[in-house]
Amino acid sequence: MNIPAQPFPYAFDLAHSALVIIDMQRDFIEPGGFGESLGNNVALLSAIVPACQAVLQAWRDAGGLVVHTREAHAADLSDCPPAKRLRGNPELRIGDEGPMGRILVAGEPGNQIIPELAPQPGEIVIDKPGKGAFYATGLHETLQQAGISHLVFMGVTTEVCVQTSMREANDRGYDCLLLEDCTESYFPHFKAVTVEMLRAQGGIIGWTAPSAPLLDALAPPRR
Ligand code: C5J
Repeated sequence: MNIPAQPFPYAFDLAHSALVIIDMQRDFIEPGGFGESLGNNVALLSAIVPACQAVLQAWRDAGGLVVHTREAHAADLSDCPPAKRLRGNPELRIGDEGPMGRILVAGEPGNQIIPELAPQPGEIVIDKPGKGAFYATGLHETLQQAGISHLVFMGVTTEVCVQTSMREANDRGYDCLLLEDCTESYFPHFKAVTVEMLRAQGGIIGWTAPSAPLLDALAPPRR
């Protein structure tokens, strides 16, 4: 398959590609969660859910591999370095009781992926203690075993966990595509410059494209 993208068309083969959905978790996306408690407008993030659902459905229908990630720490916070937990002076720290359970702790209600994009049996779910999906997760080994060379990214937030994961993937040799209408930030200008920088300099980190041409490419042929 070959789809229009920037800075030039993105070629991929579904059998060697995975859809990676970064941190579409209730605490970041839903009203009444951690993100909103920090004063963020979560409507910006929830607006991408329908586009993400359309891509996920099309990818599943085409038989592609799906990876979901969650930013999640162990209940005893043994995988949360003090540098992450103690930075700055936030109202709520990782592990504190938030509006939907303990902040960024695995198994808590707010830490779950939103129901609209809930993982299905057989899909890979990665709990990651860092911003990047490859740090301390074994994701690279899992993808290598599955013969994956190309990754299509969606999720939040563009400039933090999505960008970090895409950079980690690029350094490990994956050809990465970011779907522009399937990622978002609480700060729209951060999204804009992140998309621009990832594809700059001849695709220094990878490609970007809207989801429409991917949906076209994944659609079953008309009879
Ligand atoms: C993510 C964050 N998922 N912004 N986390 O981007 O801290």
